[in-house]
Amino acid sequence: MDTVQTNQTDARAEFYAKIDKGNCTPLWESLHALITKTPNTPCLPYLWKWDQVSPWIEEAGRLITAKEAERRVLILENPGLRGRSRITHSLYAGLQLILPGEVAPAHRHSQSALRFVLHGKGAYTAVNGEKVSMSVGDFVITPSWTFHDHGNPSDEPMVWMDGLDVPMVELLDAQFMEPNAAESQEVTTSSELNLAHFGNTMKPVEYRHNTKTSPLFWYPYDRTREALATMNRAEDPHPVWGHKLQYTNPLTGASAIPTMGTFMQLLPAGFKGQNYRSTDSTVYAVVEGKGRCRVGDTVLEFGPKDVFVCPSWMPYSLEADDESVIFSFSDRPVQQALDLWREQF
Ligand code: 1HN
Repeated sequence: MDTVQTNQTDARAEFYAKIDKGNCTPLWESLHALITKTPNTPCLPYLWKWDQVSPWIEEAGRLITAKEAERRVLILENPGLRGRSRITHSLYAGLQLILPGEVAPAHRHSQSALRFVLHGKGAYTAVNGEKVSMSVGDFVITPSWTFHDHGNPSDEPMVWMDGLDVPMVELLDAQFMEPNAAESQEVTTSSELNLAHFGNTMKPVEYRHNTKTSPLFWYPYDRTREALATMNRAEDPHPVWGHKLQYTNPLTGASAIPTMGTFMQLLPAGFKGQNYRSTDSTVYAVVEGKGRCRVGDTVLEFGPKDVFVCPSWMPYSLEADDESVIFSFSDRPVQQALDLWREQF
């Protein structure tokens, strides 16, 4: 290096050190790391095998009670995001166990939650005075800032996947949380009534809604499964996603939860999906069937109750050996609301 350049390099280093003391830093040193040509997610493709994690869930059940833990959950941490309690850059997911006779005490928080039942029958979640008894494949909503507690009056353990918008709410520094005075809230109505009110493309005539979250908070699997079976009998599958439905707020047609898009799809036996990518990193939970997801150079072999993740903008395809039914969720509605979402196939 000639002397002029050395002087300039020294002068810059000195300048950076000086402004650093006042919490300033030059953009030109980081511009291209900040604004990349395509998404540069730390999220990696990964699959959690039920056969591997279910003994750990059982062991957690022997080590701590639901009451002591408040929520007895194994967080599914993306291998590219260890230590950050998230499954994608924007989403939290975990597997929650509630044993017969247990109660997980009532609280509320700004974060919205979804429950997707993987194992068991007859545990309930109570939301805003309404109780839902859950079964495998049911999708249940806990809207932002609603009191919720869980209990298991059945005689078998129940495990569900929790999906929350924790990282998004953290990014915005908008989180609040408080316990309920009583461990279990008073339950005034049943989930059958909730389904009667909002689950038939109708609503009670006097009903007024004042949040963006769906007033329907129980989407039972048998109805979703029947709809997909009918589509499979009557229509050709889409070449990328087979037969796919999105859970909606029945009052608006928008996403059932404002921050998280939720979907269920059926892949016919032998289905070989085309390559696809989108900017919403997506979490999949398998209800029925076997197959694989080819994502980047990785092959994720999936079966019932497995959870896997496909990162933003990484091409992937889905294949089914047996007829498969797969739930998924992502931050798609947030990206769409902000004109950021892209997909390509
Ligand atoms: C939460 O409230 C539940 O209510 C589950 O079951 C998981 C993860 C982070 C923050 C709150 C629940 C959670 C959570």
